[in-house]
Amino acid sequence: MSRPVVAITRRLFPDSDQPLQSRAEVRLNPADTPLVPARMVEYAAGCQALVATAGCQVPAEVIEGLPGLKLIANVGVGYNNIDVAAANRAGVMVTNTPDVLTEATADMAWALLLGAARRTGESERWLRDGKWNVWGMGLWLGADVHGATLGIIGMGRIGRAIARRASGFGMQVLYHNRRELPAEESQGARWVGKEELLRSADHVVLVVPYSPATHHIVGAPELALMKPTAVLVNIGRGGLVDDRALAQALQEGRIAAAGLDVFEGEPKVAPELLAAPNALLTPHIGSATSSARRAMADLAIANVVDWLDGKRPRTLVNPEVLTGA
Ligand code: 8YV
Repeated sequence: MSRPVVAITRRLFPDSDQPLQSRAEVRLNPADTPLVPARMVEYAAGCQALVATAGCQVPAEVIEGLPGLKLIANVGVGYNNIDVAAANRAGVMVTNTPDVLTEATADMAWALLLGAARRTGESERWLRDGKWNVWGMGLWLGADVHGATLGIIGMGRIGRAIARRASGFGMQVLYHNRRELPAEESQGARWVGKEELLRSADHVVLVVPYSPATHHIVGAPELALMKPTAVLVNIGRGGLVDDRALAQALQEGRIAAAGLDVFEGEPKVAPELLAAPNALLTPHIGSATSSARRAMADLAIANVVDWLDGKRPRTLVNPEVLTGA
């Protein structure tokens, strides 16, 4: 009997495919660039499992173009790159990589918050440009993070890990989520409505998944509610923030600064944001520590192994495909 075919659609780690080798025929794309949908269908023709990553789109066109497909294993906790509704229609399982990147991503949210509040990017550029001639009392004044009120929109695993760190900074934490969490899960944070959070928080962190319902949850009207001294951090997904409205708010000093790891239409970044000195910008590196990325690749492959071994993949996001519900 022929072995199942697993297509790894872009480079992971050199030995990532090792657990698959005794179980499947592995098709390995050594390139680091994600395949566009038409190329992906050609590349993965005849495969039963597909390994994808963020930035690697798996739309209906790909799912429908691969009739034998049974499983899509995403390397990433977010999976808005995959058309899950199309996967459900085709009876294809989708898996993601939760937990293993929670702490690394929460650390990065703090790097962005502290960096944007204390103007590390701007002042470093100025220093490297040879402009530091004399120390001054008024040089590069920023906003306090310690003792401030932090607003977290999205209290999932990463939101809660961000909240935990806030207690070390003596901060009060407000959060907004679809549902209020039980006290033992909320890390001492208080649930408030989104508008109240935007008005009351000294700094705001966005960490919700992207979906049509969360598109531009922060745009011009929301930015207008924030304090002029506030920092906005987006560690969730591009598209949660209206990047052009944010650039305008930054330029007009309507909020103090932003720390952004994700962008609408990335890897392209709105020129208005690139031109905003008070935006600290990083290229979607929230989970980019050696150990987190290794664990993400391993977990994605472990899901494929589970399926090859006839088990339920351990981090399945659409269990409804198993029951046909
Ligand atoms: C990853 C992420 O870097 O997990 C996610 O959803 O956004 C990041 O941690 C990315 O997904 C890599 O595929």
